[in-house]
Amino acid sequence: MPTPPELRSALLHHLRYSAGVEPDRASVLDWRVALSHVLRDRATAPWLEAARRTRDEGLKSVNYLSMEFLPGRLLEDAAINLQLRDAVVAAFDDLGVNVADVVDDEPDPALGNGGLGRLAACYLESMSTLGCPAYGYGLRYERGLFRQHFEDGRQIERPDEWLSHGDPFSFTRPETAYEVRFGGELDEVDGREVWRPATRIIAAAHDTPVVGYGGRWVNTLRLWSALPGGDLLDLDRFNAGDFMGAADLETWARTLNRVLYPTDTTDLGRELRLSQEYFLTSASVQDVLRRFLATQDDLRRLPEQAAIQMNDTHPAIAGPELIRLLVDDHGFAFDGAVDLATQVLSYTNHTLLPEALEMWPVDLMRHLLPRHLQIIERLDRRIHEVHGHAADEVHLIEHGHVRMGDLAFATSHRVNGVSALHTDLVSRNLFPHLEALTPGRLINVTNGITPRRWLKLANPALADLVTETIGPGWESDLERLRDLEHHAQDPGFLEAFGSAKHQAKRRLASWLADEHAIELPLGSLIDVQAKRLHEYKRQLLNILWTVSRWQRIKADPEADWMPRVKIFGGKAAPSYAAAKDIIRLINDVGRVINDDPETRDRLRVVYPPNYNVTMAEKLIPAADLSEQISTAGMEASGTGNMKFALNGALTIGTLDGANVEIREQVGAENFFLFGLTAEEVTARREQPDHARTAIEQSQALQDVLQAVAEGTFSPDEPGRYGSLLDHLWTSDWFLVAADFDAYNSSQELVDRTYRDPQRWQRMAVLNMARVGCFSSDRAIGQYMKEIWDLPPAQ
Ligand code: F55
Repeated sequence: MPTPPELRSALLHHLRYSAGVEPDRASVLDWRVALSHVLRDRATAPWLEAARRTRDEGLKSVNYLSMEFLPGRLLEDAAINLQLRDAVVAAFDDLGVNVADVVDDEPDPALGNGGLGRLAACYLESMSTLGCPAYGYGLRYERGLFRQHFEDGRQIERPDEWLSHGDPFSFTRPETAYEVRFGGELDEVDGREVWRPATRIIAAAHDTPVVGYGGRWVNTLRLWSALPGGDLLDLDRFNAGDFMGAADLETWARTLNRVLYPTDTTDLGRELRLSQEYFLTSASVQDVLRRFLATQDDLRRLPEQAAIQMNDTHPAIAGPELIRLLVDDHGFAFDGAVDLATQVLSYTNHTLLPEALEMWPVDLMRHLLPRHLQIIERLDRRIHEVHGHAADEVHLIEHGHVRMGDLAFATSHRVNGVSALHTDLVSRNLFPHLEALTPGRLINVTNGITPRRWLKLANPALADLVTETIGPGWESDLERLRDLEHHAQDPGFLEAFGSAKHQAKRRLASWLADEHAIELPLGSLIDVQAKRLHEYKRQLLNILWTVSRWQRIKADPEADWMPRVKIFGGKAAPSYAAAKDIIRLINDVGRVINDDPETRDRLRVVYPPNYNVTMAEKLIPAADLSEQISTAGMEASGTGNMKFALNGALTIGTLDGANVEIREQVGAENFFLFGLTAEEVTARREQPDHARTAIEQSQALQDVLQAVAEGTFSPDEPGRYGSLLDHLWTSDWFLVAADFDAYNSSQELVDRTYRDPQRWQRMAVLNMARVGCFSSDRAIGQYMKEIWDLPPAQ
């Protein structure tokens, strides 16, 4: 373990030789470059050693294919996992450099939209912590998810230039490169299919070390980018003076990893999106085969060496791609290739929303990936040959579209949902026919989160209190938090717990003041809803309730109202008009309420722009109340719900996704439940005019809707929320009206409970003590055993 003086000289070395400056002229960026190199150096020995052991001992490895990774800032996490955080702080102190500034200088790589990308990052970190050999495969988007600003309360999107100052923690590997082909024709030569592609693009690797807790094992996050140059520049056209046209192909190639699609729902009918998915998948599958063939020659043994996990259907072309490589390049018969591919592949489903289930037009598939379409058609025929009439309802291709979920299911030996409820709904509603053909293929693995980032890094005061109280070790054995239950009655401990929460609130308050000139009243109940903006997540229910609370305070200003701060965080897809309306409403309501002298000491709305992993690390530790209020049956799991509970917030929530299991774990008495169940939601939607009926039954909701309709929050444009209101009255698919009164009653119980701080803290401690099973270490342990066929610890 290096001492602070050793780290200090390592920092000075890299400042000079990697950043190329002297200390007296060094900028914050220069120090960050130096720190990146120092930490990367420390990660490199265990990284190379992990790779060597994997090769020499023939260890099976996991290949996690995901279009999205949301790792958060890398440096502090790496320092914690290498057990160097304190030494780094001491070394910078010694150098007279403010370490917080250096850490804050790091961009937050926003290579994902939300939960799915963040889950991939938690899982990679857990695989490293558990010593499970793994590669995360993704795309190195030049621009991540847009940066969000508000103008007049409206969301404005700006490009995210996360690479503008380089990427000093990663290694670029131009020699780890593969050709990815697109388009063209199929020919039959000697009874074999030959694909003559129209375009060939080179994918090159960029590797980031992923350090496990304790620094004993390091895996790789390998992100692909299209290599410009070479054959891509049409020299004939260039020499003929057509400089722009000569670069057409190069431009197209670079577009492949230029931007992350900022949508977390709609099936993007876009050629570019399918090209991106294939680019990721082909390069990754080729890399898996190359690594295997480097040490072995019999590809029939691939399942002993490699598991490929498809994170949703975005990489679902992996099945046809692996089959194609086995048949066309390695001489396999079709059936043998399918069996082999199926043993290697598995698929995680993250959604039931019909608009998020990928379906690619057959014509597009033929145009871009003719050989793959042919393989998919043959797979479809084979299912019917093997299963006969039992497969009558199964169609990989239907209505001129390839159904990627069905394809992923059919080419996987395991498929999993991400919470108990979700898996049950997947089985009943999404893949009932496929599941009947292959019973046991579909299993549940409830999501999890890494306690290193989501407690130790994000909430140092609480993490230290936990260590003082139950000793170290919880970081890699989160069930140990259960020992906190013994302290839940101890007034001294409860006070310390309360003061850790207060410290997190002060940190949040000073960040909000410095960065956004927002004041956070510290004595208030901090109530947070932070996640993507989506109608099913019902930020609308939350803000309409906030209006109702405001109206009631104004109607009875002398009453003893418990002060609340309603904090929102989240981005809407740029094309999602309804979600953008809700953002604007939150900001409009906030402006009016926060300016009201009669209520501002008891109710505030705070919506800092550009929610990302870094902001989550500030909001979550400071929360008293976690809003998990999706329409039941619509949130596959949620993972924010787990992060809040782990940080001692109580949940107000519906019986949806992992909320169900969280409530089971923490005890119904320590969870604020409200709302229709998934079954009731389905039944209610069938009732004619259910929306109007529900509104007419709630005076409180009518008062709120009237205020919005009258332009109370948009006086310059009273009709601004016309379409939002119209939807609520006439259809209300997300059942905001149906759940409004129940939500209100539950919020009133929240207030009454919060009035007794000891009681609240006791409940919060019990929440924290009982959510150890939501560690991503537990989840990855299950994937290793039940999906990847890997031994527990290597
Ligand atoms: C991104 C792109 C497309 Cl095309 C479709 C979906 C997404 C996406 O971001 N999905 C997503 O984040 N899903 C979430 O996955 C989480 C991890 O399993 C769940 O906790 C959450 O419920 C689910 O909505």
